[in-house]
Amino acid sequence: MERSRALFDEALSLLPGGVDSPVRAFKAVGGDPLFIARGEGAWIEDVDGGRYVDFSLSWGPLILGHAHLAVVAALREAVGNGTSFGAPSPLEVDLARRIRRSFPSLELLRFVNSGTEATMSAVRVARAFTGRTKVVKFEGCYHGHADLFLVKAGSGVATLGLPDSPGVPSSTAADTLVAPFNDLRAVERLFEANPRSIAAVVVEPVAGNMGVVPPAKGFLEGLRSLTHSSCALLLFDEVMTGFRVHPGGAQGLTGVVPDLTTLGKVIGGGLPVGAYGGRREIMELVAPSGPVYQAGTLSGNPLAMTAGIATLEELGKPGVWEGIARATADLAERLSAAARAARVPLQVQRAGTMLTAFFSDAPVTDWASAKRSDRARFGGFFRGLLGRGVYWVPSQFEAAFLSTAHGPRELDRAEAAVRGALAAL
Ligand code: KE4
Repeated sequence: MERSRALFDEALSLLPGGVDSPVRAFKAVGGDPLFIARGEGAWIEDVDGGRYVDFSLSWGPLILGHAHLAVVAALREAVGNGTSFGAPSPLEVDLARRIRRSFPSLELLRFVNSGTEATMSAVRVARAFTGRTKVVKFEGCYHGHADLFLVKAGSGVATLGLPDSPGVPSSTAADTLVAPFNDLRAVERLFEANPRSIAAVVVEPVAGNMGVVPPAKGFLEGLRSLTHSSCALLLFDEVMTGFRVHPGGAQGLTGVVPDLTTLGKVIGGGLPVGAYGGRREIMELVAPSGPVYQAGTLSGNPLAMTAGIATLEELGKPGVWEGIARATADLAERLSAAARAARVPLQVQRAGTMLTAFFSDAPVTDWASAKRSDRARFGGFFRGLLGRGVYWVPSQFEAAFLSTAHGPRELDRAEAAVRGALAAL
């Protein structure tokens, strides 16, 4: 690990915490982060030559695994045509058409460069459309780092123990109302207490940023009817769940159709991308067709579009997505069996091609129950896996992901590592 260590020392002198995103620093699991040199299929290799089966997959985007031949070939051809035009290109039309085929509720959509940009822009247009300012979000859900969302967010902020990040004006936080995930009554109370002032309810329809927590029966349906009756908008943040919990996202899985949706990760195949979209009458407010301003130098850039097109092309082939879901179910079962054998309380919660192993003796249904997980044990589990050639996600409050490249060899390696890591706890 000496090269990683040396690089981390230098990175600490250049980057806050030595990383470009907090959760990568391994603070939630202990030890120093590995510096990754390359990835291929389900495997990554660190700068010291260590090889690992990767279940982070860059936090979800790499649903075809690392350096998929079709994605690399498409990028090789595209990059020769130029990296950015700052002008319309046929590629963004192609990708938008493909996305709308999988997400018909996105009658109009706009590409941006990250999930954060997508969610902050979607809230802006929701506020413009309704003429209201308040937004409801859920404890443990994360929607990127825009000020309005850093109020009891999940994911990195929760792991860092900063429920309200410094630097977020209290006036901004005041417009964000927070309810427990899966608690419809709490949302009803928020609407009762804030009549005609809530613009939107923003939700991860299957939570992933406190770990994988599916919606309780009737929860999303309840949010749908509550927002309808209150003339507020329902915004599904599907940056993670899009193409992960179902080929049509959580809205495809549940049949609950939001007014607005945000996407990211998979649709860029590992390149920087986000998108927001929804009902035509709402999205027509976005400049230049309407007055709601939002812009981006590299929005819809040819390389991200190319990687996204190649990814969705492969993913859309018959049986491909289902194969990843089957492998994920297989891994979930092997995790549960290993925990039973080791007499370690483990809640394995899965949705499609993503899953979380909670070190808890009870199912996790919201942030309060997620927080009761044994984080120290999770840290030992993560380090035990790493030492056995498996790179899990370095936080209890994250989802792990599989790809088309996770085959029997990778699952066997993972199972052996899990059994060894659990036994060593
Ligand atoms: P980005 O700005 O990181 O592209 O997307 C923000 C975002 C928005 N919505 C959801 C549901 C998300 O999961 C995310 C980002 N997810 C985290 C990990 N769960 C990204 C990893 C990181 O922060 O380094």
